[in-house]
Amino acid sequence: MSPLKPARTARSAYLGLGSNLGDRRANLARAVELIGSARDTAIAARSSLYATAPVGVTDQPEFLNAVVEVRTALEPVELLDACLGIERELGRIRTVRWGPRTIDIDVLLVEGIALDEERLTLPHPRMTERAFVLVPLAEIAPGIVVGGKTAAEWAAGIDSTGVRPVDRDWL
Ligand code: X6L
Ligand code: MG
Ligand code: MG
Repeated sequence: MSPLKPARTARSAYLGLGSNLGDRRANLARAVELIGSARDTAIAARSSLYATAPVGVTDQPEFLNAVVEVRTALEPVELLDACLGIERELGRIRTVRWGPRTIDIDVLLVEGIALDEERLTLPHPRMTERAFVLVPLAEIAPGIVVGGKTAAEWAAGIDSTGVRPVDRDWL
């Protein structure tokens, strides 16, 4: 018999968090706590908290956004399911597309993985267009490469006038 299953190796992944309903900071803090308690997953870094002007649907409350790095042995779709479960746990109700939400947790990047599946595309296909993602990502992972440029390069080249750091120590 083969006594051991091959060990899964942990990788870094980057998650984008946003909230613009209820106690936004509490929602983000609770989300980070739940992410860190997911199976085979630990928080490795977190960005500052940023107040950001809404994009897509602009007529909605201001967001708080952040990016966290996790070390996880979960497969990308398992990580996605963990994030969606936490969104539900925190009372997210999906009504209007791009509308207000208590919490949104997006899988942005998983180290060494590119995929295009029904449920998940990695890297996140629109992350390089969004200052509310790039600015916090560049804070914690300036040298990470996506689409041939580093996060710092992407962040330096985008209009980030709607993105304002509000708290470095928010957990
Ligand atoms: C044209 C068409 C231009 C659509 C932009 C951008 C749509 C972003 C959706 C767009 C477009 C999104 C957040 C947000 C949303 C957030 C801030 C989305 C999904 N989520 N604004 N808008 N932070 N500041 O987390 O990202 S809706
Ligand atoms: Mg999102
Ligand atoms: Mg989402």
